[in-house]
Amino acid sequence: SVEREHTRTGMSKAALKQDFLDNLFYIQGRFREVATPHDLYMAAAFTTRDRLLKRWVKSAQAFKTLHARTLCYLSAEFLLGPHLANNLVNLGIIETSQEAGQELDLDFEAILEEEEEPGLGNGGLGRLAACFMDSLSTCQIPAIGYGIRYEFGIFDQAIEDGWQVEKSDTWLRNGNPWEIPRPKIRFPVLYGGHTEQYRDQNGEPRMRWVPSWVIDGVAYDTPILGYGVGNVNLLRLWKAEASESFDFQAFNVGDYYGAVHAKIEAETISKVLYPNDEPEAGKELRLKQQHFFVSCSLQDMIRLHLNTVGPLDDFADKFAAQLNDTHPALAVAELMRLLMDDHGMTWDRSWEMTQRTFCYTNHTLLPEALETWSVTLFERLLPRHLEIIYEINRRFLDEIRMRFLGDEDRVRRMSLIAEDGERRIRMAHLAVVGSKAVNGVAKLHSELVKSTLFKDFNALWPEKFHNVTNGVTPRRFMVVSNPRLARLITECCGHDDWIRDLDRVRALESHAESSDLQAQWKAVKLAAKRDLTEWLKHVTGVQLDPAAMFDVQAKRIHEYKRQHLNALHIIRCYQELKQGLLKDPVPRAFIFGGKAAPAYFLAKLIIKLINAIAEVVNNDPEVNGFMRVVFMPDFNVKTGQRLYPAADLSEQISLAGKEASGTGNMKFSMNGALTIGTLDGANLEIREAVGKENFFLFGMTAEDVLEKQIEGYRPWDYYHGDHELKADIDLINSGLFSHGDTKLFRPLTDDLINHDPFMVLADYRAYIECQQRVSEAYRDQQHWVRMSILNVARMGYFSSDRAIREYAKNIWGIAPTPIDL
Ligand code: 26Q
Repeated sequence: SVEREHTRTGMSKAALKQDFLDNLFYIQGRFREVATPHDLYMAAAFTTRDRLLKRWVKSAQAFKTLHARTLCYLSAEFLLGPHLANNLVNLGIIETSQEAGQELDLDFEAILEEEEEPGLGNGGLGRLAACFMDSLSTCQIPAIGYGIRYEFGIFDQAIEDGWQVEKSDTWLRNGNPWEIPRPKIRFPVLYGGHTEQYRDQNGEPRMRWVPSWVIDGVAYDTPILGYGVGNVNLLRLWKAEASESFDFQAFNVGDYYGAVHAKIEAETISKVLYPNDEPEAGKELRLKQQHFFVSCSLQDMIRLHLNTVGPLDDFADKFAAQLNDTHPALAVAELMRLLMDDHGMTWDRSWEMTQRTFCYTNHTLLPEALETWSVTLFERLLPRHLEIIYEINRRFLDEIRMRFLGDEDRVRRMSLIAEDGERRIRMAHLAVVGSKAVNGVAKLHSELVKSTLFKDFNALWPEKFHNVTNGVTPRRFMVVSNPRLARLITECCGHDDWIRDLDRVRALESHAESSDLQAQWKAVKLAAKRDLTEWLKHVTGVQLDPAAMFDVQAKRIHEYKRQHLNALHIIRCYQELKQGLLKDPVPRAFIFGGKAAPAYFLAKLIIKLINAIAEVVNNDPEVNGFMRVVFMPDFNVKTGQRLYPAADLSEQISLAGKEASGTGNMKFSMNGALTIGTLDGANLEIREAVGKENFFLFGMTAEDVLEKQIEGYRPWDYYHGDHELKADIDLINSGLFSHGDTKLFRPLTDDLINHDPFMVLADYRAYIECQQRVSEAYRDQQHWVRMSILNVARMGYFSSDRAIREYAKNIWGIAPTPIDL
């Protein structure tokens, strides 16, 4: 009936209340008095979903009839974070929902807190994919995100006795109201076996892949709504299942146990996210995962194309496919295979279409993080792909030989196959050769991509290389996570259009001197710090002082990110307080968050060190009025949202040239934290944007680093040349932080003194001096607040909407398709 329709889609408080109670009853089978917090969350989620679905169907219909050019974002990771609050913001009903909740006597915050986040990513790269999904919808670009529906996302981190302990993530345990299973959207994925040549009806020679194993990928769809628009895009994640037709051959001959076992084997493929942010040698399952989601996604795209547009010839006009790093780079070979072997196209036409379809984003220069796969493993798992890659390589290298006569060294460097030692496939080279555009993720990074990693490719195809500096979504990282600040900005600007057009926060600039705004700004920050303080006390037992400077470093734990440099500064502060050298110290709370890859020993030891320092500092009454240290467990999207609003100082201290972009740097600055940072990744551009005088810069440049490496870096000289540095490292080895154990941290300190691959010691002195400038600046609260306002006012460029508009215009050639509300 009409009444029913209204209840399920209406935006009024009355409609929301009615739908909530209906969903509580008809979906959860509960009524108000006996509902658990989880029942209430589910009812709220379904009430929100009801309102997404109408927009979703409308979008799908419009895209289909218009044959809209569509962007496919291929990513092994989507670190989405909780959906509920974000969807309410994008629907424009968060405040109405809060009021509706109040009238039903519900604890709105508790309902939001009940949601388990889909942590289907490790860190920056996965979160970038999620920000891009939000911006694609908001910018009204028709898009599909393709990835894996991991049953277990990134592990939950617990801290036990100061050490990281991994607990398995069970995000699906209580059901997922945001996804819709599509059991009929299912594709076979082939593995193993061998290839054969045969002749088709026309007598043409063709290749056939006879696999030894086939599984199915089944689609699970999550709607992604844009902010203030009717556009809903699709996030389609694949779950692996046994293929009836294949595995039940075993069942037919009576091997019931074997058939059921095959089911388990198949489901392993989408079982768990690899928790490393760099490749580990020989991880066969990882290669299986990559092929799995790439193959399903490309088959799906071809099916969609044949259902709507028709002949495959204009596939590349209908779709652009962005490769999020090399994790989906197999797509280059897989699309070739599908076009030639399944759809009868010639090599030349297939190759032309493939090269026109793909674009590739590089996220790292670190050699150890570049993906390669052993030819032997490849041959065993994907024999047809290996043939295709060999053929791509043969043709490509002939081109190089013709362009650069007699330059066999160049041929060796550019080959898709590394021939030194065990032969390996260079996935980055496959991605570059198979794509029409390649981009880095910040200006400096894109320059280094051209001048170092892909130097030879840039000489060959200079027009292929682009920069698109990363961005983050202001919906989640300002409006959802920091509603007080959002309200203040809206009030000060006189509109909330900044939420869709972040450049408009620049209007704050002219009020930066206003003592009225400054007072409110301070109050907003203090309130966020109080919230965080209360929560940290609850989860860690550590009591912070909201009046202290909140100095925060939150990101994956990695040597190149140099959390241990931060730790050395904390030790310096501790020693100076103990020695009574500081007359009037500026109180600080040092806050850390971040996960270490489970097998990354030094990263885990850094976590232990931070917790060990925390234990000493926080229990020393001589200093703990001036400093506290806390390691916040389980840094993820949800806990991150508590952190960004409360930070005064953002630590972005990677060795120059190592952090491709960073995106946490943007989240902090957008929430009014000032940055202490090196000239690395997007820090450079942030500093340019907010003004050099509003950014604490220290350390070597990427050029300095290269020079120092060439002349020979000797950390030992720094250790012996700076008595404070020596005293800080020696204090670690004294056993003070380890109940007398002088050996515990030796792997870390020995590495620093003897190798120090990320030049912590070379940047130590500059960092300490810069931190002193930070403390002095913090004393002048009026000036600090002014800098904080200017940081926010000038961050418009770092919205992921801007990044998506650049991709759409310069790389994909896709125009918006607005869906009316
Ligand atoms: C690869 C093969 C096998 C197993 C794991 C992996 C793997 C998984 C994740 C390799 C790398 C990652 C993640 C990389 C990442 O997050 N990079 C970050 O990307 C951000 C978004 O562009 C940048 O801001 C960061 O600077 C960059 O470190």
